[in-house]
Amino acid sequence: MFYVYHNCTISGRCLFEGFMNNHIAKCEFCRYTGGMEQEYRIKQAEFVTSVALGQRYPDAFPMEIAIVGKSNVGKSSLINCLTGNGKLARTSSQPGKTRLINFFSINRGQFYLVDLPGYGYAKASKAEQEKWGELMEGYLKSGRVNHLLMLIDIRHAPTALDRQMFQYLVYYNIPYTLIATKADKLTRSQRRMMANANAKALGAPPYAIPFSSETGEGKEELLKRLGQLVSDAEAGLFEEKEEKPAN
Ligand SMILES: Nc1nc2c(ncn2[C@@H]2O[C@H](COP(=O)(O)OP(=O)(O)OP(=O)(O)O)[C@@H](O)[C@H]2O)c(=O)[nH]1
Ligand SMILES: [Mg+2]
Repeated sequence: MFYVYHNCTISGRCLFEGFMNNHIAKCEFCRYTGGMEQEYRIKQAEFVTSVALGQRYPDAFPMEIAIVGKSNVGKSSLINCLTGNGKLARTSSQPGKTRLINFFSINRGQFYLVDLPGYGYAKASKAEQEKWGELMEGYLKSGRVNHLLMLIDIRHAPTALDRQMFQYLVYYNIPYTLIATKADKLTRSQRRMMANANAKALGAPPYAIPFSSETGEGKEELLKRLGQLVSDAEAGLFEEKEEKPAN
Protein backbone atom coordinates (compact mmCIF):
# COMPACT_ATOMS: atom_id res chain seq x y z
CA MET A 1 0.00 0.00 0.00
CA PHE A 2 1.14 3.54 -0.54
CA TYR A 3 -0.09 6.98 0.32
CA VAL A 4 -0.10 9.76 -2.24
CA TYR A 5 -0.89 13.42 -2.30
CA HIS A 6 -2.72 14.49 -5.37
CA ASN A 7 -4.36 17.65 -6.65
CA CYS A 8 -7.94 16.55 -6.46
CA THR A 9 -10.09 18.67 -8.80
CA ILE A 10 -12.92 18.71 -6.27
CA SER A 11 -11.45 18.77 -2.78
CA GLY A 12 -8.12 20.41 -3.59
CA ARG A 13 -4.91 18.65 -2.52
CA CYS A 14 -5.70 15.49 -0.62
CA LEU A 15 -4.07 12.35 0.66
CA PHE A 16 -5.38 9.00 -0.43
CA GLU A 17 -4.41 5.37 -0.14
CA GLY A 18 -3.48 3.45 -3.23
CA PHE A 19 -3.01 -0.10 -4.35
CA MET A 20 -3.49 -2.96 -1.92
CA ASN A 21 -3.82 -6.65 -2.85
CA ASN A 22 -4.45 -5.76 -6.47
CA HIS A 23 -7.24 -3.47 -5.41
CA ILE A 24 -6.86 0.10 -6.57
CA ALA A 25 -8.21 2.70 -4.17
CA LYS A 26 -9.67 5.90 -5.50
CA CYS A 27 -9.80 9.44 -4.21
CA GLU A 28 -13.27 9.63 -2.71
CA PHE A 29 -13.91 13.00 -4.31
CA CYS A 30 -12.72 12.79 -7.91
CA ARG A 31 -12.05 9.03 -8.17
CA TYR A 32 -8.40 9.55 -9.10
CA THR A 33 -6.49 6.29 -8.82
CA GLY A 34 -2.89 7.42 -8.87
CA GLY A 35 -2.37 6.44 -12.49
CA MET A 36 -2.67 2.71 -11.65
CA GLU A 37 -5.77 2.12 -13.73
CA GLN A 38 -6.02 0.39 -17.09
CA GLU A 39 -5.54 2.44 -20.21
CA TYR A 40 -8.77 3.64 -21.72
CA ARG A 41 -9.23 3.95 -25.46
CA ILE A 42 -11.97 5.40 -27.63
CA LYS A 43 -12.30 2.86 -30.42
CA GLN A 44 -15.55 4.02 -31.93
CA ALA A 45 -17.48 7.28 -32.00
CA GLU A 46 -20.45 8.46 -33.98
CA PHE A 47 -22.85 11.36 -34.14
CA VAL A 48 -26.30 10.44 -32.82
CA THR A 49 -28.50 13.52 -32.93
CA SER A 50 -28.80 17.27 -32.45
CA VAL A 51 -31.36 18.68 -30.05
CA ALA A 52 -32.83 22.19 -30.23
CA LEU A 53 -34.99 23.97 -27.67
CA GLY A 54 -38.21 22.05 -27.05
CA GLN A 55 -37.04 18.83 -28.74
CA ARG A 56 -36.66 15.40 -27.14
CA TYR A 57 -33.31 14.13 -25.92
CA PRO A 58 -32.15 10.72 -27.23
CA ASP A 59 -32.62 7.60 -25.09
CA ALA A 60 -30.13 7.64 -22.21
CA PHE A 61 -26.86 5.66 -22.15
CA PRO A 62 -25.23 4.46 -18.88
CA MET A 63 -23.31 7.72 -18.64
CA GLU A 64 -23.41 11.21 -20.10
CA ILE A 65 -20.43 13.59 -20.17
CA ALA A 66 -21.02 17.11 -21.48
CA ILE A 67 -18.58 19.82 -22.50
CA VAL A 68 -19.10 23.44 -21.47
CA GLY A 69 -17.06 26.57 -22.06
CA LYS A 70 -17.12 29.88 -23.83
CA SER A 71 -17.57 30.07 -27.55
CA ASN A 72 -14.37 29.30 -29.51
CA VAL A 73 -12.56 27.78 -26.50
CA GLY A 74 -12.18 24.46 -28.38
CA LYS A 75 -15.05 22.20 -27.25
CA SER A 76 -15.80 20.66 -30.64
CA SER A 77 -12.06 20.38 -31.43
CA LEU A 78 -11.55 18.46 -28.16
CA ILE A 79 -14.20 15.91 -29.22
CA ASN A 80 -12.44 15.46 -32.55
CA CYS A 81 -9.05 15.11 -30.87
CA LEU A 82 -10.28 12.58 -28.29
CA THR A 83 -12.04 10.44 -30.89
CA GLY A 84 -9.29 10.76 -33.48
CA ASN A 85 -11.85 11.93 -36.03
CA GLY A 86 -11.22 15.47 -37.21
CA LYS A 87 -14.60 15.69 -38.90
CA LEU A 88 -16.90 14.37 -36.18
CA ALA A 89 -17.87 17.66 -34.51
CA ARG A 90 -18.00 20.83 -36.59
CA THR A 91 -15.42 23.43 -35.63
CA SER A 92 -14.81 26.96 -36.85
CA SER A 93 -12.47 29.86 -36.23
CA GLN A 94 -15.65 31.98 -36.06
CA PRO A 95 -17.21 31.83 -32.57
CA GLY A 96 -20.78 30.56 -32.30
CA LYS A 97 -20.38 27.50 -34.54
CA THR A 98 -22.20 25.03 -32.32
CA ARG A 99 -25.80 26.18 -31.78
CA LEU A 100 -27.52 22.92 -30.80
CA ILE A 101 -26.89 20.18 -28.24
CA ASN A 102 -24.99 17.49 -30.16
CA PHE A 103 -24.89 13.92 -28.84
CA PHE A 104 -22.03 11.59 -29.78
CA SER A 105 -22.05 7.90 -28.89
CA ILE A 106 -18.69 6.63 -27.64
CA ASN A 107 -17.60 2.98 -27.90
CA ARG A 108 -20.98 1.77 -29.12
CA GLY A 109 -23.12 3.27 -26.42
CA GLN A 110 -20.74 3.13 -23.44
CA PHE A 111 -21.46 6.81 -22.91
CA TYR A 112 -22.54 10.01 -24.61
CA LEU A 113 -20.11 12.83 -25.15
CA VAL A 114 -22.23 15.95 -25.52
CA ASP A 115 -21.06 19.04 -27.39
CA LEU A 116 -22.81 22.14 -26.07
CA PRO A 117 -23.07 25.58 -27.66
CA GLY A 118 -20.58 28.04 -26.14
CA TYR A 119 -21.43 31.14 -24.14
CA GLY A 120 -20.16 34.68 -24.55
CA TYR A 121 -20.55 34.81 -28.31
CA ALA A 122 -20.27 38.55 -28.83
CA LYS A 123 -22.32 38.77 -32.02
CA ALA A 124 -25.29 36.86 -30.66
CA SER A 125 -28.47 38.92 -30.41
CA LYS A 126 -30.29 39.24 -27.11
CA ALA A 127 -32.94 36.82 -28.35
CA GLU A 128 -30.25 34.26 -29.29
CA GLN A 129 -28.58 34.61 -25.89
CA GLU A 130 -31.90 34.02 -24.15
CA LYS A 131 -32.50 30.95 -26.29
CA TRP A 132 -29.03 29.70 -25.41
CA GLY A 133 -29.78 30.21 -21.71
CA GLU A 134 -33.03 28.26 -21.92
CA LEU A 135 -31.47 25.42 -23.92
CA MET A 136 -28.53 25.07 -21.50
CA GLU A 137 -30.58 25.46 -18.34
CA GLY A 138 -33.06 22.85 -19.55
CA TYR A 139 -30.26 20.44 -20.35
CA LEU A 140 -28.19 20.94 -17.18
CA LYS A 141 -31.29 20.60 -15.01
CA SER A 142 -32.57 17.54 -16.91
CA GLY A 143 -30.68 15.22 -14.56
CA ARG A 144 -29.00 13.48 -17.51
CA VAL A 145 -25.49 14.81 -17.10
CA ASN A 146 -23.12 12.76 -14.88
CA HIS A 147 -19.99 14.79 -15.43
CA LEU A 148 -18.99 18.06 -17.06
CA LEU A 149 -15.75 18.85 -18.81
CA MET A 150 -15.40 22.58 -18.29
CA LEU A 151 -13.02 24.20 -20.74
CA ILE A 152 -11.13 27.44 -20.09
CA ASP A 153 -8.59 29.13 -22.36
CA ILE A 154 -5.11 28.55 -20.92
CA ARG A 155 -3.93 31.99 -22.08
CA HIS A 156 -6.52 34.17 -20.37
CA ALA A 157 -7.96 34.71 -16.92
CA PRO A 158 -11.51 33.31 -16.72
CA THR A 159 -14.25 35.70 -17.88
CA ALA A 160 -17.24 36.71 -15.76
CA LEU A 161 -19.32 34.19 -17.71
CA ASP A 162 -16.76 31.43 -16.98
CA ARG A 163 -17.06 32.20 -13.28
CA GLN A 164 -20.84 32.24 -13.52
CA MET A 165 -20.84 28.84 -15.24
CA PHE A 166 -18.50 27.45 -12.60
CA GLN A 167 -20.70 28.75 -9.77
CA TYR A 168 -23.68 27.19 -11.48
CA LEU A 169 -22.15 23.73 -11.58
CA VAL A 170 -20.93 23.99 -7.99
CA TYR A 171 -24.42 25.12 -6.93
CA TYR A 172 -26.06 22.17 -8.68
CA ASN A 173 -23.35 19.84 -7.43
CA ILE A 174 -22.38 18.58 -10.89
CA PRO A 175 -19.04 16.71 -10.86
CA TYR A 176 -16.53 18.28 -13.23
CA THR A 177 -13.04 18.20 -14.66
CA LEU A 178 -11.32 21.46 -15.63
CA ILE A 179 -9.40 21.55 -18.88
CA ALA A 180 -7.19 24.43 -20.02
CA THR A 181 -7.32 24.47 -23.84
CA LYS A 182 -4.94 25.75 -26.52
CA ALA A 183 -1.89 24.78 -24.43
CA ASP A 184 0.20 24.86 -27.62
CA LYS A 185 -0.11 28.66 -27.60
CA LEU A 186 2.07 28.93 -24.49
CA THR A 187 5.65 27.84 -23.86
CA ARG A 188 6.08 24.51 -22.14
CA SER A 189 7.20 26.14 -18.88
CA GLN A 190 4.15 28.41 -18.73
CA ARG A 191 1.51 25.74 -19.36
CA ARG A 192 1.16 23.99 -16.01
CA MET A 193 1.43 27.25 -14.09
CA MET A 194 -1.21 29.06 -16.20
CA ALA A 195 -3.61 26.09 -16.23
CA ASN A 196 -3.55 25.93 -12.44
CA ALA A 197 -3.63 29.71 -11.94
CA ASN A 198 -6.73 30.01 -14.18
CA ALA A 199 -8.46 27.19 -12.29
CA LYS A 200 -7.77 29.06 -9.06
CA ALA A 201 -9.06 32.34 -10.54
CA LEU A 202 -12.27 30.52 -11.40
CA GLY A 203 -12.76 29.75 -7.72
CA ALA A 204 -11.89 26.05 -8.15
CA PRO A 205 -9.12 23.98 -6.57
CA PRO A 206 -5.96 24.98 -8.48
CA TYR A 207 -5.81 22.21 -11.03
CA ALA A 208 -6.71 22.03 -14.72
CA ILE A 209 -5.42 19.62 -17.35
CA PRO A 210 -3.35 21.53 -19.95
CA PHE A 211 -4.78 20.38 -23.28
CA SER A 212 -4.12 20.97 -26.96
CA SER A 213 -6.25 19.62 -29.77
CA GLU A 214 -3.44 20.61 -32.13
CA THR A 215 -0.65 18.56 -30.52
CA GLY A 216 -2.65 16.03 -28.48
CA GLU A 217 -1.09 17.23 -25.22
CA GLY A 218 -3.28 16.23 -22.27
CA LYS A 219 -5.19 13.64 -24.32
CA GLU A 220 -3.76 10.68 -22.38
CA GLU A 221 -4.58 12.30 -19.01
CA LEU A 222 -8.12 13.06 -20.13
CA LEU A 223 -8.63 9.55 -21.54
CA LYS A 224 -7.55 8.13 -18.17
CA ARG A 225 -10.08 10.36 -16.48
CA LEU A 226 -12.81 9.16 -18.85
CA GLY A 227 -11.74 5.57 -18.17
CA GLN A 228 -12.22 6.14 -14.43
CA LEU A 229 -15.67 7.59 -15.04
CA VAL A 230 -16.62 4.63 -17.26
CA SER A 231 -15.49 2.13 -14.62
CA ASP A 232 -17.40 4.07 -11.95
CA ALA A 233 -20.53 3.99 -14.12
CA GLU A 234 -20.10 0.25 -14.70
CA ALA A 235 -19.65 -0.34 -10.97
CA GLY A 236 -22.90 1.55 -10.38
CA LEU A 237 -21.18 4.30 -8.41
CA PHE A 238 -23.19 7.12 -9.96
CA GLU A 239 -26.24 8.35 -8.18
CA GLU A 240 -29.43 7.05 -9.68
CA LYS A 241 -30.52 9.53 -12.32
CA GLU A 242 -33.96 10.95 -12.10
CA GLU A 243 -34.98 11.51 -15.68
CA LYS A 244 -36.97 14.66 -16.26
CA PRO A 245 -39.00 15.29 -19.39
CA ALA A 246 -37.26 16.94 -22.36
CA ASN A 247 -36.79 20.71 -22.03
N1 LIG B 1 -3.95 26.39 -31.47
C1 LIG B 1 -5.06 25.77 -31.11
N2 LIG B 1 -6.25 26.08 -31.68
C2 LIG B 1 -7.36 25.42 -31.26
C3 LIG B 1 -7.32 24.41 -30.27
N3 LIG B 1 -8.58 23.95 -30.06
C4 LIG B 1 -9.35 24.64 -30.91
N4 LIG B 1 -8.64 25.52 -31.64
C5 LIG B 1 -9.14 26.44 -32.68
O1 LIG B 1 -10.09 27.31 -32.06
C6 LIG B 1 -11.20 27.57 -32.92
C7 LIG B 1 -12.50 27.20 -32.23
O2 LIG B 1 -12.55 25.81 -32.01
P1 LIG B 1 -13.94 25.04 -31.79
O3 LIG B 1 -13.59 23.65 -31.41
O4 LIG B 1 -14.84 25.23 -32.95
O5 LIG B 1 -14.52 25.85 -30.53
P2 LIG B 1 -15.92 25.64 -29.76
O6 LIG B 1 -15.62 25.79 -28.30
O7 LIG B 1 -16.56 24.39 -30.20
O8 LIG B 1 -16.74 26.92 -30.26
P3 LIG B 1 -18.35 27.13 -30.33
O9 LIG B 1 -18.92 25.98 -31.11
O10 LIG B 1 -18.46 28.44 -31.03
O11 LIG B 1 -18.87 27.21 -28.94
C8 LIG B 1 -10.90 26.77 -34.21
O12 LIG B 1 -10.28 27.62 -35.16
C9 LIG B 1 -9.94 25.69 -33.74
O13 LIG B 1 -9.07 25.24 -34.78
C10 LIG B 1 -6.04 24.09 -29.69
O14 LIG B 1 -5.90 23.23 -28.81
N5 LIG B 1 -4.97 24.79 -30.15
MG1 LIG C 1 -18.38 24.02 -31.09
